[in-house]
Amino acid sequence: MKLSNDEKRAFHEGGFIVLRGLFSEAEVAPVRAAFERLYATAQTLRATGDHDGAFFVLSAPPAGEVVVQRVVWAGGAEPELLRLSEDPRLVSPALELLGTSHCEQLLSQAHFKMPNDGVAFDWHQDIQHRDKGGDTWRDVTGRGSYVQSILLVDPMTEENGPLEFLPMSAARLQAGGRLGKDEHVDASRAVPVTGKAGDVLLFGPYAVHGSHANGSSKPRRVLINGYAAPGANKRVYPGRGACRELPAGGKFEWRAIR
Ligand SMILES: O=C(O)CCC(=O)C(=O)O
Repeated sequence: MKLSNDEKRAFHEGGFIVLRGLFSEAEVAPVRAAFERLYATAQTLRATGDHDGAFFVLSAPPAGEVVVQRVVWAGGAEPELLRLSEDPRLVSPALELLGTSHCEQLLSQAHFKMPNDGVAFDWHQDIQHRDKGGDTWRDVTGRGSYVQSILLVDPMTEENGPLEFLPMSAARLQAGGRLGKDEHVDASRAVPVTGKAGDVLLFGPYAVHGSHANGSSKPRRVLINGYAAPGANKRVYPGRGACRELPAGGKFEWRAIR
């Protein structure tokens, strides 16, 4: 599959795009089952740490269920998730947007946001998580060198803490415009992204985004796969098999040209 020129323009100039219905319900169902196993495992762990190839970030309330903030490199514990992140429907658009023939998969991350668990994400840009200073990150493509993909595992609605994006100028998105430490963010201009399970959201490292807590009665789970241009990342990420090169084993014929 190839992105249209409009989609590429929307990504580079608007900050994000949504590919509707990329995965069918039959394909999302095993992902959801993997999330359910991870959630059940988290309830037995009760504290943040490595487990079975993944890294669980948890907060344990005095009573009730353990809150799962995120499971880093979730595919380490659930290989089904890693298989999905190799799918050409994800890797091909990521390469096209990166403008490279290969990439390094940095993230395979499970976000849960269960009803009223309070998990929320402040306004941020993903560059804050990729570039930790001291030569940990280099924008080798000059266009961000990173594509984050978000697969909706459940419907994302106005009520369940959808991802929201703040409009930014195309110049700033493309020229590495980082949020200043005390920069004012006008949340009234935020654009929520809603969609069905199987939809995929793609955005770059300078898109400003966040999400509120889930105040609905249903989970809002997403699987995050993050793809970096080769040579951009110098950090070691946690998890069994993290930071792998894709496509693996030369399965891919198609090469992206910027
Ligand atoms: O799951 C969410 O709502 C937040 C996701 C996010 O902030 C990210 O992918 O960088």
